[in-house]
Amino acid sequence: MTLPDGWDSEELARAEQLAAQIRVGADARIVACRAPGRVNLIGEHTDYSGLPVLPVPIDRSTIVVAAANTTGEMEVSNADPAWPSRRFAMERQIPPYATGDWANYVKAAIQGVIGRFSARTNLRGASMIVDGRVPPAAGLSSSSALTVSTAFAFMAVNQLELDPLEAATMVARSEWYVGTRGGGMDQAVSILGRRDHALFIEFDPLRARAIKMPANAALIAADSRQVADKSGAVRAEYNRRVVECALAARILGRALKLDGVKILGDVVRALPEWNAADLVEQLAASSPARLGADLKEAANILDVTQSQLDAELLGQGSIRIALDSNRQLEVLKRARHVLGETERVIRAADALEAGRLDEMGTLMNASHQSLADDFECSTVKLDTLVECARRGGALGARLTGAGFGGSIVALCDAASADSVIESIDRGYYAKQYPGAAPKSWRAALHAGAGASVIDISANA
Ligand code: NG1
Repeated sequence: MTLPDGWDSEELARAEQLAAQIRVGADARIVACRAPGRVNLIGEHTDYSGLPVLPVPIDRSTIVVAAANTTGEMEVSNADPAWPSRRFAMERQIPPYATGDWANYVKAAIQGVIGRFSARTNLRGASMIVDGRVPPAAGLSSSSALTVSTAFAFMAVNQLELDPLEAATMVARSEWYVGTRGGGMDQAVSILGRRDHALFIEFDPLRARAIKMPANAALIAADSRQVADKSGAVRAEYNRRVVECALAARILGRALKLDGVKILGDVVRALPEWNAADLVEQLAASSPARLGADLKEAANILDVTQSQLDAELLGQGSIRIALDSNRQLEVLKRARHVLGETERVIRAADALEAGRLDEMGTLMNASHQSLADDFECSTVKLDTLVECARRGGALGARLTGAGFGGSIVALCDAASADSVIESIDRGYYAKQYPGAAPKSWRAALHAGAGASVIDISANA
């Protein structure tokens, strides 16, 4: 059998080992899906505003091996015994486990597929084993690697097919189940990514352009080891920023007399000649920089009722966003980051394509500064790591992913990769974790292939 790109002999061996442990249903068919994590080169906190991003799928993946079972339920176990086995019924509305439970990502994916194929009443339950090799809570999108691989394995068991762009949109929306109002970057790059390429992704409608990574470029990811716990405080911070950006968009839309604006991407798409500085100036003239978390002041500016704005921005039921009412919402700073970052992403895609790594690095540095100052999602540890990478010769370095902990990504000339790593080891890990071996905490990463499914039984 010819294997799809991404399945090297090591990954195939992993899948076959898991397949040997799975309880096979009547048709004896076993499938395996691998889906990669990612590093984001630039375009941070822009995706949920419908604005572009430039991530790279990495050569660390999650594999899900699955077979139809006869119980009609989902039976899920994890190769890592730290994550307990789970069993749940397949329903249109699957009740979640406690916040933070790993299997909520599995439930998210299954509920998403069931909802998308609601006309199919005879979906089969599946036994699944998950083997995740994307470091968790490190900003490398282990969560989406799990959600994507689960959704694809479940679809394969039930012989369901989707166009990749539609699948990416579906899985992104499904992941809201865990309570984070993410954009679609992680799922899109995991599904649409290509070996040796970064992916320039645009939204509404979702589309992606692969950009070859220049041969002399090296990417280094380093984990701060500060856990960005997306099921607790970090989730609240993340969702708060989703609301702040949406408020900025609505205020700008009203000031500029644009209809139906919900996110900053709507503003940008309505104005072909837009630029960040003018839009930020317009916003500053139309609203105080900060607004109350009860949304009263915002509702006045927008001339809508407070309850209508509340329902539209915060949502309902289990995925309702809870805002800390003691803190004001930062509208101006957040918009300044997102709009400036969008200009940087567009320039970065051109720079990368033309191999102008110096320019790419400068844009990455500016991105980090903006995330630290205006988006307020960096930390002292991330700032220190970024500094160490630059001191070691990186052309650019920035936090990657949601921030508040997690990893940085550094871009350098391949010849400088060792010196960047050495500088990070000496300046960060040796001080934070004296005596420890930091080998598994930082690495030069390569752009790996996007997600794919194989039929293990056919391979055996
Ligand atoms: P992390 O938390 O690093 O996987 C999150 C979101 C992305 C994007 C980035 C910030 C999810 C699944 N992912 O990434 O969509 O908004 O933050 O750019 O919520």
